[in-house]
Amino acid sequence: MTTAADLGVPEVFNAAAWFVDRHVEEGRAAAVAIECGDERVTYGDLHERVNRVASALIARGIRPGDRVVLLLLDSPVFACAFFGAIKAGAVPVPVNTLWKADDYRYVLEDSAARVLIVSAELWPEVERIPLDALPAVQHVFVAGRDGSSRATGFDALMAEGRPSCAATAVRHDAPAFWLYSSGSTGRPKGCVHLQHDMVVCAELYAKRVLGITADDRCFSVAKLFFAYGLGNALYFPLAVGATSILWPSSPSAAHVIDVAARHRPTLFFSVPTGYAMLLAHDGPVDFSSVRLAVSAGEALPPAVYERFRARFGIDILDGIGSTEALHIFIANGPGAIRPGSSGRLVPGYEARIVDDEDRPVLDGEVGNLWVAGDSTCASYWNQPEKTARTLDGAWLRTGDKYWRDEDGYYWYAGRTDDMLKVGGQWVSPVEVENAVVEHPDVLECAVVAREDADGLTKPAAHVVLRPGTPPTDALAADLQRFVRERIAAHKRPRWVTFHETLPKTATGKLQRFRLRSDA
Ligand code: 3UK
Repeated sequence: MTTAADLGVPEVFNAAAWFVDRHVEEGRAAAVAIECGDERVTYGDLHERVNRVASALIARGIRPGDRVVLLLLDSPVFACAFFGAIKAGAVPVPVNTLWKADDYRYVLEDSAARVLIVSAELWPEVERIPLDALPAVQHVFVAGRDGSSRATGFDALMAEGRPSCAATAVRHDAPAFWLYSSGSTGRPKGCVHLQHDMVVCAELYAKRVLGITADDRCFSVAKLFFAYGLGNALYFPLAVGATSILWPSSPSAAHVIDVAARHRPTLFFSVPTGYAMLLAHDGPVDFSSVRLAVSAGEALPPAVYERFRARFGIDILDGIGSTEALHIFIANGPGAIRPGSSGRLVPGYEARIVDDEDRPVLDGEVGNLWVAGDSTCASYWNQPEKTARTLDGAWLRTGDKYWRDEDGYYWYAGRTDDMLKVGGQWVSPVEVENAVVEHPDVLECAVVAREDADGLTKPAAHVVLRPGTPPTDALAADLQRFVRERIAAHKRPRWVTFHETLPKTATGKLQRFRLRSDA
């Protein structure tokens, strides 16, 4: 495992100094850090704004370790608030902008945040939070409009600050930011990430796998509140002095196509559903500027990879990451792609696949994936039992089933709780889904366990058809025949149901559990 120290991170290390100040010190103040619509933010501008936020927070009495909840759309304000808080030694906590007031109340309470910074567009949901019942929240700022009796304008906060500000001296293994990770059950858990974690991901994955340089232009369909988007569109480009393309609106295919045509990204990041939506979109798409595309969040079906490659001539590099690990730790690399696999270990990380007694399994056998790396979170805030169940020294139990082939490629086989046992044998829903999605009439598919008349578990397929394809019994039968021709007979779906959409989390992850008959 490569440690932050191996990468040259010193004992005393504030991440904001490395990701922001360093560029100004090294003469890159005039380079563009962020493009957002018609706005251009240079590294010099970013440095000054981060200083203003940091000094204003310190002047208002914010102390090292205090939490600052960010409820922000993707925009330069996000970058300034995130690194401004870190520079002051405080701990930004970006939260999902699609959540509801009750979720925000939970996070504000759980984190005991002293500061809340909100985009004007998201203010109506904040109005529903009983802030009076949250005495820890002492400072509320609203970005994108003037202040009011309930909130100070973010511009006013920056005006309170000073254009220069020294980074608060903190240790490299001090908390830097938290990200809430939602499980299939229970409230989300705050993953406590350290000052050096972003450096580790930028060095090991963005630089060494993607080969990111200052000439790159990063565009992420996944938003910044998601650990995946935070790397893609914030600390990856800022690690090397590259440009981030941010845009605040929703990730519809039409928006993505428009932003790509206008801003000409070289590195494009999305989730499998995003790629499927682009392929289903009629009309011209200009991706000629893109040198590499990345997919994560869930397994990329080989059929989507092949169609995208055939249509745009661009390789999609699938890789697995998690909020706990911060970013991608197993990945396909340029020129080393096995469609359908998550790729090989990112050098610097270690992995183990073990059985339920924690004994290593042989190559080719499915087991539980553990990963070790110096970017993994230190703990779940205030959750000692969940921390102990998930983190074991340097090791993180991912909750994923994987197998490894003899060439070291890792193949996703579902979540711990998604795997099906059929006739005593494991069936990976992903393998069945990939087979169904190869059918030309299919856009997306989710396979879940259903009990047959004998009470035995069998796979059921929930299918979204391509626009304009009528859902008929004949097509359902054809899909079953199609799958049977491709994979072992016991894996074939015994039922095929058609849907307009599939249930997904706010970050685009398929929620198979919601399709189960017992759900
Ligand atoms: C699943 C994948 C198969 C897997 C993430 C890149 O997704 C991210 O973080 P989350 O905490 O979810 C983690 C879980 O999602 N998963 C992610 N990628 C893949 N399954 N193939 C993949 N390529 O179950 C994992 O445990 O939301 C992704 C970077 C940072 C991230 N946080």
